[in-house]
Amino acid sequence: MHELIYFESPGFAETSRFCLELSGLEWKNTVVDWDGYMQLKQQGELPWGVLPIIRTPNGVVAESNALLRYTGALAGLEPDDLFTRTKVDELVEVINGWREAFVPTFSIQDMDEKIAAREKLFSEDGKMDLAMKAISEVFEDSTTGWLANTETMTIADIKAFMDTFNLFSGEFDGVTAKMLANYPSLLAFHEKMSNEPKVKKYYDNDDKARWMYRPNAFADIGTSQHI
Ligand SMILES: N[C@@H](CCC(=O)N[C@@H](CS)C(=O)NCC(=O)O)C(=O)O
Repeated sequence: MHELIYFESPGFAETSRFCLELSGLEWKNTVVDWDGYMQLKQQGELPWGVLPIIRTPNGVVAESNALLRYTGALAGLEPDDLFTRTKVDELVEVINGWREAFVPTFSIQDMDEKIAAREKLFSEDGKMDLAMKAISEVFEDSTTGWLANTETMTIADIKAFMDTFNLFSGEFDGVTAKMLANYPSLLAFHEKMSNEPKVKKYYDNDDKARWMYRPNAFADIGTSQHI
């Protein structure tokens, strides 16, 4: 039995939750609040002091990208061919890189300053703008429609979809769904992923915190220019 432990939000665990579900294995989704997190930390149950973790039959594993590779393998979403798998990993790491630009804004206390910092990241040629354009280009260049040019969906597609559109969920002050109008190819990728049968089925529920993963989630944003 596998047990994934994380906060309620999609955050760092959404990709692994999805892969565990897809794996068909029996697994438990344990949701904790801050106190629950602190308790686990104090008990020394977190290898690196942070969540998510997965308790596996062989022991605890941590770090969201490692969890994605592990659960992705369980779900059959890791290519067998070493080169292809490495190209998939390459994308997973590049997509993960957005955090390096975005995460520092979390610690800005003043709300106006925080919003301004995020708007700057998404303004033309800002780091997040370039990241969104980079993912768009990868999608445009793919001949199969999957980011790593594979015949079927891989963990790179799942990572790109779940991490990217989480940004536009409204949970992050200063980042609005409207900003997505600057990235038509990213919206085309959203349409492909949200309509992928397994993804569509997974989000076919009333969970309000996960609206951004459903088909047509961003249908009403209109067209916009850079702020
Ligand atoms: N590199 C870790 C980062 C995980 C991380 O930052 N987790 C946050 C929750 S989103 C956390 O546990 N924060 C608690 C804290 O900062 O004390 C990963 O990819 O799993």
